Amino acid sequence: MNVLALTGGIGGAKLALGLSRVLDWDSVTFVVNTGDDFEHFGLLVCPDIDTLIYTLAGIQNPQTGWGRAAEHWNCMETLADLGAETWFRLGDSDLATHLLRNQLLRERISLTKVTQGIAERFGVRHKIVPMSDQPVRTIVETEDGDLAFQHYFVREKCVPRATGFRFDGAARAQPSPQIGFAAVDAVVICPSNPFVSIDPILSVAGMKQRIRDLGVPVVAVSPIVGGRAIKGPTAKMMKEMGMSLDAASVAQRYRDLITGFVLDSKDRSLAGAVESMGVATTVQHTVMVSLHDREALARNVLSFVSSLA
Ligand code: FO1
Repeated sequence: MNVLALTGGIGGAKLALGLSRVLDWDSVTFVVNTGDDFEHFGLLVCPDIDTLIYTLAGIQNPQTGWGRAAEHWNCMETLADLGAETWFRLGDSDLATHLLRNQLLRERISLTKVTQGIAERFGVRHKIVPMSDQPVRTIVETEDGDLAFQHYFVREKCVPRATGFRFDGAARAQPSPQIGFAAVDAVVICPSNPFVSIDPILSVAGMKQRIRDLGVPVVAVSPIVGGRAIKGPTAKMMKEMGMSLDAASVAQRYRDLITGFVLDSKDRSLAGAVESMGVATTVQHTVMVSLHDREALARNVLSFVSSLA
């Protein structure tokens, strides 16, 4: 089975790791959100791509989920001494990734090819593909004004009240040519933030329609369990956007795209509500703490997908 997995940052990377371990390297393509990307100290930083590369390479920072394990911070400390901005922390080893990426981009190599090359250098064989080679930037519209995603997320710690989200550049962007829609048997939407991880991917011109046109099972895994987000500001955003705080609201949001939805066992009682939207459900243990959890959920998602095919 050839799977296209849409993923954002840390939450999505957990299931992505599971999928990478239960599927052959050439049976899954990870389409990664680049709406979080931004220029910092003149370097393009691609947090979700790097989180996935480091996770699949087994070198991610286990405490933060982003950046690298056993990191050193000499450059950041020196920047602090020089009075420069330090709200966004780039570790020394992580910086090497950014330097290499930027050198390759300056040689006019596409982000898709650069990403593939960097993943290979880290020993990752799986296809990790940015959603687009054209820049798309997530802007969080807040009561305090518009904020670029990392300014909202890291600098302002998601405190400003969100009133909307937009994805600048999405209408002019095209899906990466490496996505390989022709060979796809199923689409899995990882348990990433629907507003700022999955929506930017789906906002790339033509992406949603191309997924719909595949006519294959499209299954989303709920990022909300028992009325709470596993990670990050998803729950806060749902409240601010006037949605009720449960997994069924996430299914409702994806309703025009998905054919199946994976609920956590805590949310068994929501299965009827989701099924009444015309979306098949399965109830699984979706909270991934161990590597075993990641692999088990990946296997269960894939058998659910097969049952829908
Ligand atoms: N997240 C933080 O909360 N603080 C940081 O200083 C930070 C630095 C950082 C550096 C490189 C990188 O790839 C990711 C980094 N992240 C940091 C994570 C990132 O902001 C978010 O997790 C994603 O954009 C959301 O998916």
